[in-house]
Amino acid sequence: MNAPARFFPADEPLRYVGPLSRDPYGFRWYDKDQLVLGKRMEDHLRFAVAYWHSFTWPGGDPFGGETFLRPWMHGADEMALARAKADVAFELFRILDVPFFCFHDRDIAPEGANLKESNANVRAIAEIFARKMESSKVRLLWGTANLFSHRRFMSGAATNPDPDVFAWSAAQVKNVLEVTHELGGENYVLWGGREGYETLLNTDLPRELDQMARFLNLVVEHKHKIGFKGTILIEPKPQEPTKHQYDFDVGTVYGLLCRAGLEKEVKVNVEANHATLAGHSFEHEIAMAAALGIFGSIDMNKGDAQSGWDTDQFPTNVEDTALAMYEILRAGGYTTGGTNFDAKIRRQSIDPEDLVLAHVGAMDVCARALLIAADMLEDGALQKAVDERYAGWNEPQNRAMLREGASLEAIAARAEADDLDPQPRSGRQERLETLVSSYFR
Ligand code: XLS
Ligand code: CA
Ligand code: CA
Repeated sequence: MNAPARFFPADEPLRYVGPLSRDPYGFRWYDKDQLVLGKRMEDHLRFAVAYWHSFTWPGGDPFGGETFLRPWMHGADEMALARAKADVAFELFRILDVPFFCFHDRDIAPEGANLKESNANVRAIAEIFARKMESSKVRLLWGTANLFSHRRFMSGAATNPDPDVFAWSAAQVKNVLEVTHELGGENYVLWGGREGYETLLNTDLPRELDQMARFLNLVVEHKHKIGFKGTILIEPKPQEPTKHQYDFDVGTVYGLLCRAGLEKEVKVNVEANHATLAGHSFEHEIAMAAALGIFGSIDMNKGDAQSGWDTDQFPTNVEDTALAMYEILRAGGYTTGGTNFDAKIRRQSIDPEDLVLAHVGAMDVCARALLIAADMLEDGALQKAVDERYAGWNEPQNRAMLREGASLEAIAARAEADDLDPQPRSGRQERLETLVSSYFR
């Protein structure tokens, strides 16, 4: 196919225009060089565009097919289409001036006649990426293998009853992990995909858990073998596509990691809507990951308040995002992680500019939320209220209860001897919620 000279209406990288501007082709809050808590906004947020939703998804839903009719999705020579798609992707990265992108192997290159050819196709496009990354300075936040779309994965990848699928998956992950390493990727993501089950009637659950633990170890061993210094991340999700996914939420993933002996090796990529689907808030999942020492990165896309499935929408709610950003700042910010927009425009948003403006809006929501979160942190009033609530734990006799050597008998004896009579104190939730809203801009 002949790629259009330019797919998007904008050409120059978009710039900060300030909150009062109505120019849709500019950032109202994202000012990448602005210092926030002593660090550039771009380095705080580390935005990434997701290849799959933006360039590979054709706009279908369960009731209807393609709506976008992208030129790079139609033609006989699949590798030529993949190269044209890469041109358009890097055009968007340049317009948005984002520092990162993310991809699955299947997003960037078509399946070949066999496994070997499929892996070679991925390598061929990765070589094109390497050249484009060199000239554009866009970096890879993470790579991942698609181990869920093809029918061979219908019963899972690492947890498949068929060992040949386990082996196939290992070969695919090896290839993408190596490609990610060669492209200087900062992380490698494993999303469970179909690592779960539909019914126990056909499932050997303990065996599948063992397979999964071994697979994770194989990946980590290979990471060290090739000298990949990035972080391996698991992305929790409670259900969809399978009814029961083994990586349900952050807490469940931590349990799996402990069982596999990998809790110091692997971290999590927390997605906003996966948190919602698991019955949690996004900030809960981030805070839980930070508390367990496994916070890595985020997928910044929300669900729909009424639909209970994974709608993968761009973020629009500043207040919710501010609470998430606050937890990220409290956790010390990202190390290798970043803010990936694993988000789809709606299937009626068929104009090229919709893809640009969706990202602009989302980047602004995150930037504004970051500023609010930084104010919350800097002011310290919220932290002070929490510290006051736990102040009793600073007393020596109370600290002693948590130390090794304390016993239930000794604690019980002191509680009786001191005639303890604990008096409940208000949790002051509404007062703190009002305090939070005082930071909104
Ligand atoms: C699907 C997941 C997926 C991962 C990467 O729900 O969000 O897109 O982020 O495989
Ligand atoms: Ca995701
Ligand atoms: Ca998702």
